[in-house]
Amino acid sequence: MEKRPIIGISASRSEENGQLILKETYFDAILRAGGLPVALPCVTDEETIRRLLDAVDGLLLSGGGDIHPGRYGEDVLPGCGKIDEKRDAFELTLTRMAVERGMPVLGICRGIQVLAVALGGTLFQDLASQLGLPAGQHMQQPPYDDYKHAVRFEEHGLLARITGTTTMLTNSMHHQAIRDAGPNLIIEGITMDGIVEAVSLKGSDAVFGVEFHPEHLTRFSDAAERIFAYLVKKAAAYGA
Ligand SMILES: [Mn+2]
Repeated sequence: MEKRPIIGISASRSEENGQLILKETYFDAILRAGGLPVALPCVTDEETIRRLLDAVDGLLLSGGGDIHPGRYGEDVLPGCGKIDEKRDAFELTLTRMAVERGMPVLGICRGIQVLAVALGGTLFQDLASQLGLPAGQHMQQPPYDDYKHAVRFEEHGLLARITGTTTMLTNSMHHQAIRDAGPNLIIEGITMDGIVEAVSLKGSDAVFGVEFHPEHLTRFSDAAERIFAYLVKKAAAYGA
């Protein structure tokens, strides 16, 4: 068998308990796709982040809490959720450095938001209070392998090519979303209520993000499996 590419996964944290927190579904999805997943520590020293990137072939930016709105030039609104500024510092630097070196990156949920903010975009801090969307429209309760809404992918776009479809039924566990994708990202997918749920980096076929959680859908959705298979394939090529 060919070399199995190493996919570094960023994690949530519990500062109170001194713990990194990462659902095993992320590891499972990467393992099923043939990659070797490893959890990354939350560090802010640039030299250490550079060495971490040297040690992996691809990145998965995982879900979690909210990015500090100051990172995209806004004050914190009442609807904004829990913020972890150390995680913000780690992931935003990690993402910019990974993109600079051409490393494959998949952002999931918070991860697509990290991609956007790292590359000059902005977010809605709270869909319900800022857009008046019905509460729960994008926030389902478990089980997370149930479908919540469809995402329409841009025809001939990267996500359509990866998944083999232009309409994917997805779950939805977010109260924030991309507001302005910024100058560096292409909008690859939106919902019927107009929320951006997939993006890719201009001029790249290896940096992309989704607002939904494909790691919970892989047992039921070929499209979800293909998202991880694609990341692992690009990471294998990058690391070769
Ligand atoms: Mn959604």
